[in-house]
Amino acid sequence: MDDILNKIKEFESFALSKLESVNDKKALDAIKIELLSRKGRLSEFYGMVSKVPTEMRPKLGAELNRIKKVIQDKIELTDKAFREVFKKEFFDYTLPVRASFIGHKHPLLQTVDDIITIFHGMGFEVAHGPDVETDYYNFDALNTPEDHPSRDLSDTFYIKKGILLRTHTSPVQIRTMEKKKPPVKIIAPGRCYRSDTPDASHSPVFYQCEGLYVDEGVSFGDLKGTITAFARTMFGKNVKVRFRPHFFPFTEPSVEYDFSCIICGGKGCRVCKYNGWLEISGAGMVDPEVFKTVGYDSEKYTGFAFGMGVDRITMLRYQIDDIRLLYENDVRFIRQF
Ligand code: 2NM
Repeated sequence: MDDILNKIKEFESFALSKLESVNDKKALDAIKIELLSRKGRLSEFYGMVSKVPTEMRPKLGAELNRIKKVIQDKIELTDKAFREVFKKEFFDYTLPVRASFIGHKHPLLQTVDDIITIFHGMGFEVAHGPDVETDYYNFDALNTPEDHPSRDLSDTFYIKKGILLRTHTSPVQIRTMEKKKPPVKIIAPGRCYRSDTPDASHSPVFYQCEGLYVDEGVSFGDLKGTITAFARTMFGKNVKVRFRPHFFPFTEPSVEYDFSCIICGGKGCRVCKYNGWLEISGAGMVDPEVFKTVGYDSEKYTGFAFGMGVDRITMLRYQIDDIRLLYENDVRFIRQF
């Protein structure tokens, strides 16, 4: 009996030293089979239990169970250590990279770019001016009467007396005409500000792109042709344009212009409120009073000017139904364009 117990002790230290020196998962699996499988070393010892005297059997059995547990625990511990190392060191080079979001231009600025490209093709240059203006450039030079409602504190953001946030980009046209003799052929894109309460179609900050063409012999026909060419390039060759008489202090005659609905083609839908036309903006022949102010000879030169709402055009082309989405800068919205 002592002989067997000694052999078992020997086996235990042999098994533990073997497990101590193992250094990969495959070798560990092989040792596990050698020691613990049904035909393994430990099984052989269990086979001896029935061959020793009855009173010895419990002691031998208990000893074998103890060793079995020691070996199992050591194997489990070693295996766990291997798994940790694997997790840390293994890098799968075949995994696809995680897509990263690359920034892009805001949809409004994409529209500004497209408008610029179209007018550049018709010979217009881009002009810029300050967002903070004087009431002279924003109103007086544009022939706006002293008592005109657009000058009201409730419609215009004043910084202080005589200084305001421009309500349109027309001051850029005035500044350009002051500096340069005709021919002048420019568009003025930029931010404008009006003291409006925000709703689905109003924002206190918005984008405009105004145009101006002054030279000898520029006619209302040129204005119609320019606006129509823009409409067809921007929204497709079947778009129709219509002009309705209107009034602006800075143009005479003045018009508002509409495009046939780009959603339904003019048949009538929710976007055009079932009348087939979309109001775009206003335009007209520059009033001689404006030419007088900038020192142009209105006997020699004529010119047309037009406004264009960049927000409205962006909303139509992407079918956005609330202007506020364009100013909230929620990336979940902006990422879609
Ligand atoms: C509009 C409509 C009609 C306009 C006029 C001028 C200027 F400076 F030449 F007189 N700039 N822009 C104009 C004319 C703007 O927006 C609805």
